[in-house]
Amino acid sequence: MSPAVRILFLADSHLGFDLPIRPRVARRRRGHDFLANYAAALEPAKNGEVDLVVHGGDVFDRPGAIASLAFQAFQPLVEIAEAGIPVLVVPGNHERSELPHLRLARHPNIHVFDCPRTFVRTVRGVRLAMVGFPYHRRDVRSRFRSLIAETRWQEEEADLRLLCLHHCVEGATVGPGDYVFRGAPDVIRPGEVPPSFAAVLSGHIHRHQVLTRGLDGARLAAPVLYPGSLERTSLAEIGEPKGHLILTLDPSASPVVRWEFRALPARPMVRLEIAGAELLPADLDRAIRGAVAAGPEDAVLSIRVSGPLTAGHWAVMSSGHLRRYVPATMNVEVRPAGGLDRGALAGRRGGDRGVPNEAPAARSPATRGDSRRGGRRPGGRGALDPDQGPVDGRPLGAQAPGVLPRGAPRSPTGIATSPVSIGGPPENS
Ligand SMILES: [Mn+2]
Repeated sequence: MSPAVRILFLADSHLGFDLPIRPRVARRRRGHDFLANYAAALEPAKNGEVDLVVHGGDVFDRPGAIASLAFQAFQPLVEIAEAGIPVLVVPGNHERSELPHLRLARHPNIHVFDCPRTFVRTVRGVRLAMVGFPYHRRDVRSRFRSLIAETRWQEEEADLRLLCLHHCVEGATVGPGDYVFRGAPDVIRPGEVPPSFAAVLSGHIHRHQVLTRGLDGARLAAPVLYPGSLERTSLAEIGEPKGHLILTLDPSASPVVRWEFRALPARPMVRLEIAGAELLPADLDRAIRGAVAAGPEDAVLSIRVSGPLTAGHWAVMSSGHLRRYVPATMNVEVRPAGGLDRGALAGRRGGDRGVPNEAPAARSPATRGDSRRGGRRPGGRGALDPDQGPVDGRPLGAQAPGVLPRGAPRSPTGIATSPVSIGGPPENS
């Protein structure tokens, strides 16, 4: 028997993304891709390839998931637990630090970091201390040391300690502009991780990355591992590989922690900008049809049309019109670029603050901070929501699944424009 402990580490499954309960329109939902990748990510545990599973949070895309979705999320975990493999889950910000319908996940091998806690398990003769706390909304930076202390990790003897989180750590990067998280109140200083920890396992940052050095370039005592999200939740994740991590831990080896990233089949994202004002509606229609024809069959295609736009333009951008020819295998959304809806949206979103370090060219909607959340933060950081990245393709406010956002801006033709979409995630993401 190998002394090395193998851990499957996944995070940010965002189940429920584009999965309306009562869809108004029958079409391909990206939600099924998320469910499929969730199942695929858990395969190594179902195969018995690993000794332990850690989910780093944002199991669900939004708080208050319905019971049937919670069942879909938890049942595979229960089966893994049933096979004798411990499963640990860190509640993320998308479930508001609290997993719903936990009765469906009740099993002696399923452990939830519902508060700062230490779970100890002996696996392959290695006494593992799994230490963690749920997503902490207020100023985790200044609270970090006391949250760690509240886990009472020092009271447990262990051969190996792992810290399980759902947070930004200094030096993590996201988005097309490679935004770097630095000194904000929601960013943890890696130097404050106690030295006896072998690694930090964290969800929240949707781009897969492993931090081994601090912002000052000094080597970190423990690597910070982000498996990234299982599928792309926004255009900021365009081109990023998606998958999960397999960790190999051997207290007698050097290094103690090794990791392997395993990719999952993420749908190709394509982004296109069209200058609508220079085109007659018929030409715009042709341009959109051309983009659809050129895209990969399973593309998630996002088209931005710059204005000013006439009623004729709106008509060819409407979801009803798109539905006539967009293949069922694709998700396409066509939205006005930049300022057109800005006024209307700004009212709903509480302003629009950009990412500080991005070049103007990159400051498309795909790189804007999700001020829906940013605005609720104390002191409103106004930067990217790390796990979300940008607001793009996502709803602009809370709404019931399967309905357009309340008060969605309407075009002169009465077509809902927030967003004009077919196949995209906006209704229920
Ligand atoms: Mn997330």
